[in-house]
Amino acid sequence: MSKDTLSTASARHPKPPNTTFAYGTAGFRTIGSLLDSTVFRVGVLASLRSAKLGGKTIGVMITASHNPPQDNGVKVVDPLGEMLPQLWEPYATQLANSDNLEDDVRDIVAREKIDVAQAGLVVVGMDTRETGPQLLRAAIDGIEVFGRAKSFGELTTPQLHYLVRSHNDPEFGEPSENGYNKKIISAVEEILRLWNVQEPLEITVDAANGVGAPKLRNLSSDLINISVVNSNTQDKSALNVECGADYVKTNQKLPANVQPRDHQLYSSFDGDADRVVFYYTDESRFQLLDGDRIATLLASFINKLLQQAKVKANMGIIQTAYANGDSTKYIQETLQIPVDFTPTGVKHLHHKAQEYDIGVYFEANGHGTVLFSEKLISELKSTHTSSPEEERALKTLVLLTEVINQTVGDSISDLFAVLLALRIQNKTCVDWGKDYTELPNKLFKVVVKDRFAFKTTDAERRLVEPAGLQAKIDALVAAYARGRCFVRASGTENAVRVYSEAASAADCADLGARVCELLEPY
Ligand code: 16G
Ligand code: ZN
Repeated sequence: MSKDTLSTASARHPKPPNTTFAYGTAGFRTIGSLLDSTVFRVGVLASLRSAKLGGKTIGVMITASHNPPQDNGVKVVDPLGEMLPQLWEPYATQLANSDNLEDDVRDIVAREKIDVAQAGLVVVGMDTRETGPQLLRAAIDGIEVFGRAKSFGELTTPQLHYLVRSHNDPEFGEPSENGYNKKIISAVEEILRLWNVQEPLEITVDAANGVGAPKLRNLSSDLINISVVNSNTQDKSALNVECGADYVKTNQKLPANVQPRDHQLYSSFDGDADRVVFYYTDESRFQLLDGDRIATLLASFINKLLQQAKVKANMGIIQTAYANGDSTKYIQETLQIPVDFTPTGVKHLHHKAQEYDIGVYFEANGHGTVLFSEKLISELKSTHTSSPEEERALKTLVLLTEVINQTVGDSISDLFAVLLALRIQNKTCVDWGKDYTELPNKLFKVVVKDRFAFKTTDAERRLVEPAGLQAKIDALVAAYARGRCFVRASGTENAVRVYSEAASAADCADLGARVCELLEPY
């Protein structure tokens, strides 16, 4: 069968009137029913990206993560499982808003010197949203104008990243969902055997009524015992509602359907299972263990293993402005690990983390992973010693690089990495929560006329525009003990965010509220 031309295929996916689309921090994201033409066009772009890279496999993921059920979104994944390079983001926006698609495609083809005949495979996945199946068909329609599409149906976002990488790099793993499961389970079980752990890893996970629920069920084994709550993917209106990582982190409280036993660890995924947070209760008091805690737990665990293995490696932790000031202090002063700051969004953190042998990056919201350099992995694999303790640490490190998703933050991988770090160090969740105390903090959302008027510098910690505003914030902050506050435009919503922290909860709330007042004229 001959391929449809761009104009024939595109006529099936008309652009809605009076809507502008922008490829933001996490791709396109808006009401799902508005996205058909955009997803079709992203399909076209993904096959152009494949052609540009000589036929490498590219990915398209249809998801709106932790957003409400009626939203949806789409993003493009590059061959090694990384985000679409920022240089290509304007092309995505150009195509999504184009009124003359053929001309705009021709323009991109000419500018990037693309031979469209080179377009190869694009793998596609979606989360569990109602608009997913229709958008998946739109993506396939777009991809098939120039390239080939392979749909994997429902997937977590990190599984899609894994599949893209394994299609291009067979050593990374078998290019199937089963390959993803096998890689994680066998590495987790081997680590448990190395450390002689007999009791299975156990935890209850709130899956946000999203795709993480069915995927977690594929991962049980004799040594893995996970109970899943909020697993109703049939009720499309339940996704992320009163549950999930974003709900728990933002409201600092338990999700629906978790009735905790004191001192027992629980965790929440977000709707596409790329974020995870943990928590427990202590005399019924809720204690959150967020991305900052995950970063410090994993970094100190890996450091200990490096010491046992007698391997030297340079490690860095990457945070964003949202990281609690006390976590940064603990990392620098107690763990003695350098900290870098980048703007919000995985693409920024990921690239910074690649500068280290071991780059640990987590956003406070629970999105993150640990990257091990190829050089270090081969050194770990080729080092052997006669000391059983050193050998065990070496093997554990190598296996950890397989448990932890090297392409992107992954709730499932991060869950196992955390459970292993706790079990092997004989550390309880209460010990973990006591690693450091946290400064009271609060997040505000302020709707302004034009969020793009807010321009930041210094990893979003300071405003350069509107002129004069930062000086006023500085003057307020100076009045509070350990006060810190920043204002940044959201990359996913039409609003600006205000984060405040201070030595006391009252001061933190007061500081945040006063900075919000400063925003009233805007
Ligand atoms: C996106 C980002 C997430 C970030 C969030 C911030 C990716 C894959 N996702 O969801 O990392 O925390 O945006 O949202 O990069 P905001 O700009 O609306 O505050
Ligand atoms: Zn997500």
